Amino acid sequence: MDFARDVRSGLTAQNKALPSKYFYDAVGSSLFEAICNIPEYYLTRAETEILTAKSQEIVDAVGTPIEMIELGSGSAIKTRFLIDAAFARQQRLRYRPVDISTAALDSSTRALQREYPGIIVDGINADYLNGLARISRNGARRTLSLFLGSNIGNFEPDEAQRTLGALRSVLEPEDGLLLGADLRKDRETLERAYDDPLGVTAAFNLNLLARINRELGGRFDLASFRHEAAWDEVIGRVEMRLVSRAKQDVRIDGLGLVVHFEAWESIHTESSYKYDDASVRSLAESAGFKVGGKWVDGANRFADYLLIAK
Ligand code: AVI
Repeated sequence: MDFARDVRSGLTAQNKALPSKYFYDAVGSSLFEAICNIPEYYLTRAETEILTAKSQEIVDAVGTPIEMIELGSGSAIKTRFLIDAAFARQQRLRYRPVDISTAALDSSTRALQREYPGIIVDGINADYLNGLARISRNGARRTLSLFLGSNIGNFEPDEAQRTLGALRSVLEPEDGLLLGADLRKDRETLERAYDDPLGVTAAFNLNLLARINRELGGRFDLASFRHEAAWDEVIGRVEMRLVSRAKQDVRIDGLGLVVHFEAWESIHTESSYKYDDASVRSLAESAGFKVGGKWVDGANRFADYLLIAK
């Protein structure tokens, strides 16, 4: 299984790291939903503000009738603004969400089918690249693909380019990609967003160790690790880490592995890249898109870019 393989290689590496996609088991997906409602985590509210006001303009800019593909759909709450806008112009809509979380995909599919009689939901339970490999091109209708919520930010720049390139390869020229990108801003705002006073983001981060305990027979004592989030303004990303409070050895029975930690040694668990116009434009160009539109929230914290396939 990928999780076992990736945990072994990540925790035996010189600089310990775990892929952030493993945050999203059932517990982690629920914690992420909670994060989206925390006052300090402005991203979801900022993007909701944009989509509430601009979804019709966005859908009309692509041209209807459309089909929709979404990478990392989660609960698909924000997607509903775009779905509503599509249904204002057409009676049926095929929607193909790709999500790594079975629980989130199942519950959002059921809810959407209940709410929209004209919707056909073809959910794909996979990570992005495997999910995209299961999508065939659709020549008949325009496609509006969605990559919202700053999900792109969790990729290293080369992976971001590869993922958008894979998405581009299932699109036709003139199809659209609505890309939600968190914008670069002051350190205090960014670090509070990723280290909230309620400790929900800390729980979200620590759940990765709890998941290793649950699924791989790990013996991590969660209290002996501390959540940390730091903005690196040179690289332009917030880094999340789990820091060992003491020198310790942790057994992972299912892997037959003992992991040694020095005091204050850390595991890198997530990067969250922040964008600006220049970095979005160069990412878009390198993946075969051009920038066709941009919408920001009132406080200029978050942007949705409409990229058009070339
Ligand atoms: C899912 N992703 C866009 C979130 C982010 O902001 O990078 C994950 C997250 N990590 C901590 N809080 C939220």
